[in-house]
Amino acid sequence: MNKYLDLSPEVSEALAAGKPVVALESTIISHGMPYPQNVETALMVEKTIRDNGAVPATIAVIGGRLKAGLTPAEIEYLGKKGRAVTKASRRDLPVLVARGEDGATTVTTTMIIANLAGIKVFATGGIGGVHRGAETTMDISADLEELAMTPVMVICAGAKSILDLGLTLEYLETKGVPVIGYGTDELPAFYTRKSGFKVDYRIDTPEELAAAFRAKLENAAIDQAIAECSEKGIKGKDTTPFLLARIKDITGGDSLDSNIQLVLNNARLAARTAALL
Ligand code: PSU
Ligand code: MN
Repeated sequence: MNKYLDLSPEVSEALAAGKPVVALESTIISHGMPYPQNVETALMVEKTIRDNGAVPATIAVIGGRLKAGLTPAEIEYLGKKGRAVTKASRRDLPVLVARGEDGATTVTTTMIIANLAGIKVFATGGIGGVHRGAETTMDISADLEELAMTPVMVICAGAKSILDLGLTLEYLETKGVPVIGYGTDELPAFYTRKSGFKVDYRIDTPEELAAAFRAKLENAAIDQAIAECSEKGIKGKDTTPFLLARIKDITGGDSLDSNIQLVLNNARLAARTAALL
């Protein structure tokens, strides 16, 4: 566990017991809405997560600690302090931690801390993207790089049309981030369902969303295992057993479950085919 990370007792117990946990960001509290609606909304979002069977983990940097799971008093503190809290993106974390300061986490840093904690799903309002005029300003949110890099699913209402939504989608395509519309073919533009841009895939059930994300995690596990294999100089007949064992560890045993099921499936098909011959 990262030495700068603090899980709340509730989040820690939930993760240890394999219960569902949903990460929530704090920039939406400090910078996204005025006080007191920001605090009221943050608490309502936590309640909504609970009412739907998961444990909320609101994420922030407080006193230089990376926190997953805030108390209502900590949420109130961030909400009252508002824009006086540092809006913390990836570049800000080292200095905030070293100085023991506070930071409100954006999508980027919420993903980073969620991933350190072992939280896979994150809900927010909207993500950052490519700003209009970025071809001269180069103002592109670090959120897009993080989405490419860190295996956390971000559930959002698209991005606000203050951004260049077309360029944002192009950037995500280049970086290999699948943009999925839940119950829609169109990219939502935060305040409105319509943007005029198509998503990559439409998905209509949480089950299908979970299956797609599981496949993504397994692919990420394969990439990591292959990298470790070449670092360690493992070759020839040792390669496959090493990769299978590492993938099993990285996926927390999920790959072994898939492996067993696919062998059983193949056995069923083989037996039926043999019977017909
Ligand atoms: N979009 C919104 N409201 C917000 C944000 C985005 O509609 O509050 C916040 C999120 O925290 C997001 C961040 O991660 O702004 C992006 O900021 P930047 O473009 O500076 O990376
Ligand atoms: Mn920017």
